[in-house]
Amino acid sequence: MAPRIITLDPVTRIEGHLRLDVEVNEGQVSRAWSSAQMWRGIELLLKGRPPEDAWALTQRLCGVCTTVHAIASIRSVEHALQVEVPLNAQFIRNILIAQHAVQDHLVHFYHLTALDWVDLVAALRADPAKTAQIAQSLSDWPGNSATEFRAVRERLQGFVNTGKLGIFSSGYWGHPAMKLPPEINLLAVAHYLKAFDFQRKASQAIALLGGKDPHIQNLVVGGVATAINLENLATLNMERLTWLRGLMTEVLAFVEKVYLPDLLAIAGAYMEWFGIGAGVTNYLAVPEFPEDTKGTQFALGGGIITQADLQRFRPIISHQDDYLLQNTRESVAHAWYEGKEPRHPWQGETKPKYTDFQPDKRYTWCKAPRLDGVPMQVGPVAQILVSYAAGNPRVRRSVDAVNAQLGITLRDYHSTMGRLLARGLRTRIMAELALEYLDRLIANLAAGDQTYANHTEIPAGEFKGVGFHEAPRGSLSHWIVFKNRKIENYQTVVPSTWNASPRDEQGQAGPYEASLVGTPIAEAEKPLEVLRTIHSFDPCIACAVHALDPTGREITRVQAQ
Ligand code: NFE
Ligand code: MG
Repeated sequence: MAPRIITLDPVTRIEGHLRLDVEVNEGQVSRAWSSAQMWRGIELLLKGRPPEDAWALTQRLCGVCTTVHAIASIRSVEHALQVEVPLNAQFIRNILIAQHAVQDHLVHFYHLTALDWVDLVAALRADPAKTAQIAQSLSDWPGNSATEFRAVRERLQGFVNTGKLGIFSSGYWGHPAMKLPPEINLLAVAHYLKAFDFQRKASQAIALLGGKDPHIQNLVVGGVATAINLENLATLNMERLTWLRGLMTEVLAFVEKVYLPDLLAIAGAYMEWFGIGAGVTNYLAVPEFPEDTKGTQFALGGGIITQADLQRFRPIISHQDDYLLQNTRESVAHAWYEGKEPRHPWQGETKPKYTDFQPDKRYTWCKAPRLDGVPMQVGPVAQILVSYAAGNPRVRRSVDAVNAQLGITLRDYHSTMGRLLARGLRTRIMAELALEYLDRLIANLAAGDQTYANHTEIPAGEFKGVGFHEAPRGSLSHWIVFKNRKIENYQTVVPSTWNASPRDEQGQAGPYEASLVGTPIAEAEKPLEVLRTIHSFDPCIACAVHALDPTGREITRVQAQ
């Protein structure tokens, strides 16, 4: 059969507007194109504004990764001005970062990707008592009773009986690539519903500390504006911190007793997906969770892995890593912008120039970031692998245990299922770290340190800085140039920009594009397998492009649920 092109537009269960074109040849993908279909231009909106306001504005890049642009932005100004951040502020920021990551990953696993693996309709055939038995063998979570599973099955049956599946109506139910036993399907559907409550608890935790969620309100250049006084009723006090701890403890229990067992059950049923979807095996992660005022000590290290080779691992130990600062470029050769040569973000330009979808020319709003000329995959796999390579004991313990349980090795992480697994392991680490930073914050306050910010006036003169942050989808950087208290240039190089990137001037495909090549397609009309791999990256196109299709056109050839 001649190759045919399948267009998925829009890809759903992601953030933003993504179009994928895949060429299918002999039952598998032979080429792919990733096209971001929206543009918002927030980088341009920042020009001429005060640098100390950028964190609040850039946070509107996205409503999913809500805190991350605030953090990266404030760090870019702090880097430019060489401002230290007091310990209390580092701990408060770290709790926010970690708890946000947990909320984001819970939503991704259950609400954005689980239904690529879990057949909602097949769950109706499950025996609730047997489901409870399986669930109780996996963990002692108190919510796993036969009564609970029966109630969920009845609810689902009622839904199906009406013939109106609502948001679930165009799912690929009964697809030949769905392989879970009915009981595991029911288990996952029940937890899909429960996960809404727990992502809410994580959001509440963020709001308690950050003032609001989405979009925290408590940053200032040089620290935080969160007032904590353990004995004052009007501020964050011991009672509130106890509430915060309670929420974060409940969320950790859900991650350990529900999310991880579910993930392992799904991974165990789809082992072949550890051999599919590798794509770009160059990885980049930046250090995260600064634990001193200068930002030189981090809980999790960064690094670069080239072509899946952990022996050639190159650590990144600070946010001032010279190699990273010197060698980051963005190519627009295949993107809807003016310009040809790749540019360093401090000299970066954002000059929109829409053509049409032209696969050999320009076909996306997403730029193509490259490190030293090569595409990099960013995200949980990158962070887990570099931390493993660097010998981080927490990460090693976690990875070794799960590898033994599933009978896999580190090489299996270069895959679609590897991305889901790494994200799950990362979630537990984040949930634990959030609680640890709360302890350290309270200890530091109890020891008498009441400093929350090094108050910083923006001086006249010209400055440039970069703020790095290891966000839920991977390495994020904000690059700022300001002069006489006004922003001259602002470029954000975002995790989904790295991963959703188009081909560059040398024709090298980006991670989404590369990962799809070789993906088996059982039914061309229902490309479920493409969704599995793309969802494994957790795309966020609003972030990636920070930039509407000017024609407002929608070409829906395949409606992918
Ligand atoms: Ni809008 Fe984001 C994250 C950032 S994009 S979700 O995580 O930065 O990849
Ligand atoms: Mg950008």
